[in-house]
Amino acid sequence: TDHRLAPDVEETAEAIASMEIRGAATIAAGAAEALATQAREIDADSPEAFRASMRAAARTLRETRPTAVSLPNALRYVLRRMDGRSVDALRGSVTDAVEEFVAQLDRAQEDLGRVGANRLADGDTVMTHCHSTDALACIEAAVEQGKEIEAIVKETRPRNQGHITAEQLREAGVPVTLIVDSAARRYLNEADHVLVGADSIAADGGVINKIGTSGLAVNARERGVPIMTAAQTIKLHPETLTGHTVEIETRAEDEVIDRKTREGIGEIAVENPAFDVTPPRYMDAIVTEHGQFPPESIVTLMRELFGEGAAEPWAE
Ligand code: RUB
Repeated sequence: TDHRLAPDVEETAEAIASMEIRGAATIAAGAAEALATQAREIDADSPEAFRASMRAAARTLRETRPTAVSLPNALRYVLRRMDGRSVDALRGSVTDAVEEFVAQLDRAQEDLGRVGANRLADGDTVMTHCHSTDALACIEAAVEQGKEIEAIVKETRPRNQGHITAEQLREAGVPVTLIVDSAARRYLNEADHVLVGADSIAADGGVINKIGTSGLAVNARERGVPIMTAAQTIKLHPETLTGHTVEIETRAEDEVIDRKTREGIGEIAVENPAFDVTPPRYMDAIVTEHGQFPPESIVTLMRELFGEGAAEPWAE
């Protein structure tokens, strides 16, 4: 069936797919806000037509990127609160739910920041990978507590999200050293912590985050440097409770080599997985807004928050 989508839904979906909107928490907020726009802008002549158009918008947003579970979790949060007997009432329930969702996201990140900051001591050096707003919240909270923190920032090929991390840490008053990814093990000698974010956390405590996180974690363990993941509970992947695996996105080869280089090299395979899984035994702690957990016990929190799975609210 053909449901009209507000232009903002298509634009947001495109921006998520092209990574203009990126990072699990930012994707969740962007998708929720697109649902609010859909609710405000779409004329529907019946409550059922309104509901159907909201489900269609959610499916379009859902299909953009597969790995960050914060995206379907955000859509689920909003659609499960869609309620009312008139189009106006339904519309109001959606916009209220989005407002509540975004406020909760911000609050969770702030609370998580304070929990994570407790693991950082005055004078510590932290190594980062990719760009995670949850991870940055921990460093920023530590700085606000008056601790002096320095950072070693991995550039994070192929998309160089480390540049965003470097800029934001500099703005927070943190002295930054940018390194290429391959230099990580050498610079672990100078790091007191490794701090990363997550796109999804599996029920077994596996951390799904930017490609390269698992290698960094193994190296950190070998060097005796503790590694933590900062991940608000919207990153917990409910379907892994029943044995589903998390889909790892693969992206286009032109992120890795440009067309001219490709032509010079000739017929070779290029692969570009965007994420990897760090096994729980290589992660020291998962920091959430509910406190910090050893990865192996995250399943308890997951059961508490998500319980048993239910049908997806965007199904046709
Ligand atoms: C981003 C990434 C981030 C997590 C967490 O990948 O792996 O570490 O999404 O970010 P990409 P946040 O750049 O491919 O989206 O803490 O901001 O949710």
